[in-house]
Amino acid sequence: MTVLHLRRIILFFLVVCVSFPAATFASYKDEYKMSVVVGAKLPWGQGAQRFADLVREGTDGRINIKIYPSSSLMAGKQTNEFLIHRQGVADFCFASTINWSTSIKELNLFNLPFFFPDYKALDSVTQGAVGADIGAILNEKGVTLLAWGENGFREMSNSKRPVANPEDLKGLKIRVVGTPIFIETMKALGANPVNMNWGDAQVAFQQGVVDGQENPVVAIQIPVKIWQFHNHLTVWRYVVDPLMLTVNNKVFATFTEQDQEVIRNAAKQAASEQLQVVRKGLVAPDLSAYDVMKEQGMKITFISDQSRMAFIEKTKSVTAKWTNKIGRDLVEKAREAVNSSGN
Ligand code: X2X
Repeated sequence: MTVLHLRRIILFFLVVCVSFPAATFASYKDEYKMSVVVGAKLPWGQGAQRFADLVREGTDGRINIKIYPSSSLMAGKQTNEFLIHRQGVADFCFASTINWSTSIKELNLFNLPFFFPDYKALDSVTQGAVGADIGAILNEKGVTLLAWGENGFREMSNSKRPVANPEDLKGLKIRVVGTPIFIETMKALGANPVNMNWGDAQVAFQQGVVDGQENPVVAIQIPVKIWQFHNHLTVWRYVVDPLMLTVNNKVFATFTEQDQEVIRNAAKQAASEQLQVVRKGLVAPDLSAYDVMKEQGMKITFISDQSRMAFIEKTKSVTAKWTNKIGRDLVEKAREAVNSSGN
């Protein structure tokens, strides 16, 4: 190689570096903000902290993520989370599909009443082609999906009576998140839905402002000791609530490739650990989560297959309307995945 060649090569690299400055540590912020809707003591909040710890370790402290729990980055209004994430107020999120479904219509797939019968069905969707489609939709909107965690199947608790059939729900005041499909589903079932942020909900339970609520058992109901307020639980798996661990695209692009890899791996590990925690004790033969509730005096109703059919029948119009809004193709693709998952 001649000196001239060498000069040219050096010049070429100089030009490339100046025109396309690679991410360098120097541009890193001192702190990255991560939004979580619930408190730090719940498995969801702990999963976010685990992710932050793994990233800090894996990057030798170069990337320092601070958790902002209890919807604190959006002043309590949990359905605004996607908007503040896209704007870059939150660099990272560990977020429920429910809270983002007002901004991203496709995420209502997980809110379709009685669509997912079990974990196999859910996994076939999140881990398969539909999960990848959702990743692409988020990416177009400015956010990278790093991993799926879980809040869980949402079961209903109330202070009035056992609910085994749609008729039993009649007139019960049920707190739901402020997303239209939840209000419509509860109305279709004859209940009286009240929308409320999670931050206000627990006081409302305590004061008896509402008769009931719906949330996952291990992820939410046991940690908040729901039996203090409600003595009836209905296990009906009416909707599921996956969690998405995400990063704002513009922020992600500022990290070196090596650090991006650390972040991806940390997300997968933290989300998968969190998912395993919240699934424990909910499926026979291990029903220990329900035993915890029974020991606290709760009466548990597992709905029968026949009753599930009755609930599906009652919510048919909601499913039809929202299938159109979500997009028929995506819903059909998900239904195929559910059907071929062994159900
Ligand atoms: O508000 C709820 O019910 C919660 C905590 O489960 C969600 O953020 C969806």
